Amino acid sequence: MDMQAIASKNGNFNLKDYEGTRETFRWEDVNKHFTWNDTGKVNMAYEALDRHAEDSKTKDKIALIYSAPEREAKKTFSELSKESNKFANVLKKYGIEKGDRVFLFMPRSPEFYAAFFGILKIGAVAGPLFEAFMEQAVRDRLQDSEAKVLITTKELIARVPQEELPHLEKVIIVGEVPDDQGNYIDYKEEVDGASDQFDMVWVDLEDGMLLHYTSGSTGKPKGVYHVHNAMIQHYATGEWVLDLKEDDVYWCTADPGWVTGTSYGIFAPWLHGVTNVIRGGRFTPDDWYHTLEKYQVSVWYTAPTALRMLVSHGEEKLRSYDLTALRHLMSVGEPLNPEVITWGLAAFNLRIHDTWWMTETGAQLIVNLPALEIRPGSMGKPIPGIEAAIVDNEGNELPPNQMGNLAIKEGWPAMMRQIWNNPSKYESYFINGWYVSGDSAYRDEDGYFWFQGRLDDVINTSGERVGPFEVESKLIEHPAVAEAGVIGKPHPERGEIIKAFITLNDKYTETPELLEEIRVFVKTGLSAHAAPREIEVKDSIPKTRSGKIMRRLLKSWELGLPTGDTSTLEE
Ligand code: 6R9
Repeated sequence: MDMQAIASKNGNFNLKDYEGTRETFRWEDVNKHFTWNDTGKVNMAYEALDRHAEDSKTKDKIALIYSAPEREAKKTFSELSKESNKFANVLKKYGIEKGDRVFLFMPRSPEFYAAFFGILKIGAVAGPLFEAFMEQAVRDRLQDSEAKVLITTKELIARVPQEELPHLEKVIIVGEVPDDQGNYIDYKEEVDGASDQFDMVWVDLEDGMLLHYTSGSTGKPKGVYHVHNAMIQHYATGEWVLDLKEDDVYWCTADPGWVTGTSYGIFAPWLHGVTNVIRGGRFTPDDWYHTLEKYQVSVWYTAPTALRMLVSHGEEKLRSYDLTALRHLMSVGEPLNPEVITWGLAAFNLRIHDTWWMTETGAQLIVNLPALEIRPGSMGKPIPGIEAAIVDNEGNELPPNQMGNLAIKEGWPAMMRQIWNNPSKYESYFINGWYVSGDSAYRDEDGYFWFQGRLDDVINTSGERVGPFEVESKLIEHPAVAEAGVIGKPHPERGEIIKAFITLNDKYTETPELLEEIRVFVKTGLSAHAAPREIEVKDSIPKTRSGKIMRRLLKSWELGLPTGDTSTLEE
């Protein structure tokens, strides 16, 4: 689509001199904001929380506004700091040490954030899981990470197969403790009895902080490992991209089970000491507008799926709310449709700033900076300190307007440092000094990047990355399913939906009830967002001679596209 560029914002915005800043910028310059200049050691929990709790100007400032249908709570920096100290003391009492993995499997709540910082304060590695995960998804992640402690709730504990998790030493329950004879620790009881003073465990920049599991096109989900050093980039992008100012009320809609919900739902806003809105529960357009209005949100970070839903509900709905506090909008996770940007201009009278990055990259890399003009449909330009390019499969740079692999020169502050337990997988991301993203894109003559699609089979449904292999594996666990091939099918609101092609075992015949049963089987076994919305029964699933499912071919059939090279197709 050819659409007119949207002029840059005037006023207070950062990085007006984009090219100039790129030339002179050094990541080391950001360091001066942090404590390690004096001590040589760091802790994200100090920079994002305790620093503000120690400062008389900010200690009583609201850090967190928690809002859910059944509960509202506000915590100051001082309160959140003390509660996380208490929780760190609880972990200490149970022998948790630097480097241990401590997982969180619970809905967003004030306790989640206190526990999260408690984990960092003791130098342990936090592993947040989506509350939507079912047993297998939970098992895979806790087994692979060899987590020692899990923090969860009565509602979710049934999905934790404790007997299959030999490394799991302690289960801490937030809220009502189940009376099923389990060996549980009561969060409230322990925290109430713990001291609110804790000696922070100071760590090195390269020490582990966070494990986020994410899906690739093959194999089980992989543990993307991030270190404290990421704070440099969280801080910088909080200023340049989120444009955070002292008095802002900021809201990021992402769940902390997703990297956006940690990097930009926890770290960036609190490194800048701004008030952070955390909204639990399910979302509807009224709910979104209501939250924006009620808390006078000024900076909002959300996803194309959410924005498309707002578009489909019309501008009329928006007009019944007072959204005058809103001044800056951003989007991440999927391509941002130019139509949505146009709608945003009319409806909010604001530009929507697309941002591109990944779980593996840890922080934003290619963005629409406030000071740059927006070309609708483009992800924008690399932030200072980041070199991005389009490369061929050997890692050679391609000229403008040529499609290829979107790649980043390796070595930025928030880059993952490992794939947990899988060094060869980690190595496979890098070619010739470039981190190769798996996305295809091109760069225009003016340096704007344009997303074209995924190069692998990873599905992006409502902004969630789903690996087809995981869904296929679950499908064939159902007694009726012989083989399965899973693809992403374009969908106007959700980006893609999951479509499964299956073959049935001999004794079974296709009925709507059976297909529904299979869908529910994936939903309850894996997670709701991984359940196929469409299931089609086939006589056979196309495979290569080496037995790999040809998802590309399934997709071409589905979309009525030419099937391309099928020379490796098995008879
Ligand atoms: C932060 C996050 C990463 C994949 C990425 C790409 C897609 C993310 C995008 C985008 C088009 C954008 N993606 N941002 N596609 N435009 N602005 O989303 O991490 O869940 O790991 O997903 O999402 O395909 O490779 P993650």
